[in-house]
Amino acid sequence: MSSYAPEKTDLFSFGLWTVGNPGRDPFGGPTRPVQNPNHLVRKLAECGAWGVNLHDNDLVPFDASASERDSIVAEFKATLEDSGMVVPMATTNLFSHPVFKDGAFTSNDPKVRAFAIRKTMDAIDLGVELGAKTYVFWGGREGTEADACRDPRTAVKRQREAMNFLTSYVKDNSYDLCFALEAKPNEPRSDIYFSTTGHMLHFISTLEHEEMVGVNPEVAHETMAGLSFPHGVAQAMEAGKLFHIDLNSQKIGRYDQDLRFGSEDPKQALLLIRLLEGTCGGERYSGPRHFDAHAYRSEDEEGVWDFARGCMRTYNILKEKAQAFDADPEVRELIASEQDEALEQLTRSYSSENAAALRTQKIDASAIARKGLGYERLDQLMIEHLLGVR
Ligand code: GCO
Ligand code: MN
Ligand code: MN
Repeated sequence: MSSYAPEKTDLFSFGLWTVGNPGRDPFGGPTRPVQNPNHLVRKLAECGAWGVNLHDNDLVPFDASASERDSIVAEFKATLEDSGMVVPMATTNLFSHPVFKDGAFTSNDPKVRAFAIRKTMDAIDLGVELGAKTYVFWGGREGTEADACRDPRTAVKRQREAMNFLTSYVKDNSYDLCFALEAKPNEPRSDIYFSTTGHMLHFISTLEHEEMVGVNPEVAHETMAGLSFPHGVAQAMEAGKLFHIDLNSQKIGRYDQDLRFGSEDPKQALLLIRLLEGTCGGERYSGPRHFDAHAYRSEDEEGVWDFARGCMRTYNILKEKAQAFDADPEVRELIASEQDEALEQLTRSYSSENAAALRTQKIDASAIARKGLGYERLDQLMIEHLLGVR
C-alpha cells in the first residue's frame, strides 16, 4: 500500500455538506462559492472516494416543487452513474429551517413534530431511491437553552415515538435500510439530548425495532466532551451497533471543529484505526469510513480537495502504522495477557461451588502489586511507530 492512494474497497465517503462547506462560521460569511452537487460528486470521484452522503436539502432545496425534485434527482443519479460513485448514507436536515429552532422530533409543538416526521419520510424515500443503506439521525436542534421548557423525560419519549414510527415506516415499505443515531453534547443547542454514544446505545435498547438501529459516533462529538472516542466506538462494536462512523479531528473542549481526519490527534486516530481495521484483534468494522469534516475557512476550492485527499491518505498511512504496531513482536509480548485457565473458570460464571472455590485460592496481592507492567515501554513503542522511526 506504499502510495496510500484511496481504493474503492477502502469505502471512503464524504458528505455533500463537507466538501461543499463554503467556509461560513458564526462570525463571518462564506469564503468560497457554494458548489453544485454534481460537480462535488465528480471531484470526489477524481480524488478516489467511493461514496457521497447527503441531507435531503443538500440536493433538493427545502421549497422545491415535486417536478423540480424529480429533475434534480434524475440529473444527480446520472452523475453518480457516470462517475462510479454510490450513496451509502442519507439523512434529513432537521436543523436549518427556523421551524426547527426548538427541535424537531422533541419540539413542544405537535405540528413541528408531525412536520419533522413527514419531512423524514420523504427524505428516507429519496435516500432509498439513491441506493442508501444507512439512514443517520443527528438531532442537532433536539435540546435546550431554557431547560424548564420541557421535562427531559418527555423529550426521550418523543424521540422514541419518532424512531418507532420511522422504523415501522421503513419496514412497511420493505426498504433495506438501517438507522444510525449520532450523539453530540452541545452545539448548536446549549445542551443536546442523548449527548454521547453511550446515551444512544441505551436508548436504542428501548426501541420497538432495536435490531434496525445502531450508532454513528463522531470523533469531534465525543472529544468535545473530553471523552475517549476509541472507548465509545469499542463499546458500540462490542454491542454489534457500530452501523456508521463520522471521522474528523478535534481539540478537546472547543466548539465542533470538524477538522481533517487525524490532524490534531494522530495517537487517538491510530487507536481508533486499530479497532476499525481489527489489527488489535476482534472483528473488523466493515461499513463506510465517512469523513464528516471540512476544509479550513482559509481555503479556496483547491484547498478543499487537498483536505479531502488528506483525510483518506492519513487514514491509509495510519492503517499501515496500526498493522505494523500490532505485528511488532515487542508490542505483542508486552500486551500478551497472563493466562490461568483454572482460575478464570471460577470467575466466568457464578455458582455456589465456584464462589466457595474462589475463597480457597492463594492470591498474593502484594506480590502482584510490586510488579511493573511495562506500559511506559508500550506507549513509547506506539509513539515511535507514529513518528516513523520503527
Ligand atoms: C454536526 C454533525 C453533522 C451530522 C450531519 C449528518 O455536528 O454538524 O456532525 O455534520 O453528522 O448532519 O447527520
Ligand atoms: Mn457528524
Ligand atoms: Mn460534527
